[in-house]
Amino acid sequence: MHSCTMCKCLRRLLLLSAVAIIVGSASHAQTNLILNGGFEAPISDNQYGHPPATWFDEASFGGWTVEFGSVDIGRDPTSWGYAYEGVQYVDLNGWHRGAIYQDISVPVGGPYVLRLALNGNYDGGTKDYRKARVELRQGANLVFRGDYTHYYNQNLPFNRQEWRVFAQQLTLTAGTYRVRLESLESRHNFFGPVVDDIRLQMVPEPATLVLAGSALPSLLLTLRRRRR
Ligand SMILES: [Ca+2]
Ligand SMILES: [Ca+2]
Repeated sequence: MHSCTMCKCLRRLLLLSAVAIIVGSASHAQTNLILNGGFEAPISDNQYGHPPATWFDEASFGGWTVEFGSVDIGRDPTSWGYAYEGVQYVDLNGWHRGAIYQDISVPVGGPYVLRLALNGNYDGGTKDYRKARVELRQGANLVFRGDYTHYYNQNLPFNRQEWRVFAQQLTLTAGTYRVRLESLESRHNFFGPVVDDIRLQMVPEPATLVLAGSALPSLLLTLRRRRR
């Protein structure tokens, strides 16, 4: 009798910890490790040439630091486009070609997806393409580099160009990383690649998805049943 109660207690404890692990994995998977990846902060006034619209080298804004050159934060509506997410986005050519970075902490090793939406500022300059570079570094090590191009669509107005979404799966170990965005547009000073909604998120593993999708409700049901 006494041992049977022990068994019940132990079983309940195991079930509770299983639920805790599943809930923990699910929340990790949903978290964007990049702060202000949608460039919604600070609120831009679209008055370029100074903050809060244009940020020059070594200045920091909303989690990002300007490494060199300058960048513009645009807020809907701008003369050059509309947001992919929220109402703001970054032109990586402010008054000249720029780069920005931020240091992030990856809490758990595993599969991640680095994703961003790319457009171009075609308010001036050539209406053809804009290129941006995305990098992930761990100390001096280059973990990932992606050069992405947004191509101009002649069938659409210059300020209604479609966003292109790029995604890259990466296997990361826990630690501190530097995310870096750089304009590769050196033909024009003011009109660069435009980025919105950059994300680094853990990929839910198939086992986690199955558990979270089907086993979690049944586990909770089991717990409830046992409590009766
Ligand atoms: Ca945004
Ligand atoms: Ca600009």
